[in-house]
Amino acid sequence: MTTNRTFTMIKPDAVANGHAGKILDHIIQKGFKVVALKYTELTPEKAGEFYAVHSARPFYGELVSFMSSGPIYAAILEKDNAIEDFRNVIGATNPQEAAEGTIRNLYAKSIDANAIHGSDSDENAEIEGNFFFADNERF
Ligand code: 3AN
Repeated sequence: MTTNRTFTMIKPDAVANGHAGKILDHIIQKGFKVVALKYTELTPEKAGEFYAVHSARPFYGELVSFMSSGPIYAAILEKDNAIEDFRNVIGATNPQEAAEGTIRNLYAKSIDANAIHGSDSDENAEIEGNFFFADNERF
């Protein structure tokens, strides 16, 4: 099944480095419609909840503290085949392995501070979008 919505966060490193505008433009130029957008900051509790699925991984503590270290942009994106196409636009988790021209290749420095998040499935896109946006905040 192809999906038409995904969820993204422009992470604290990219916002702090002043890359958020260029990243949003990159996303729009790749054909995604931004149907909900929010500038916000995660508390450590909220970041822990968002990444609960990774709670057994060795990098969980680092991930939670990084994701609550500064403001982010959260957004819901729309495009045919959104999940897969967006994963291709952002590139591999490790920026050193991210293909040329992908967002992580262009803007990320390390595997933990990797500029951007993209949902990995329909189900998670729905859960993650609901985590940040009420029904009346999305198009
Ligand atoms: P992706 O964001 O590409 O779906 P996941 O879901 O495997 O990657 O990991 C979630 C987040 O955890 C990543 N975006 C990254 O910030 C962080 N992460 C993943 N692997 C590592 C690692 N080996 N060391 C530190 N942080 C990691």
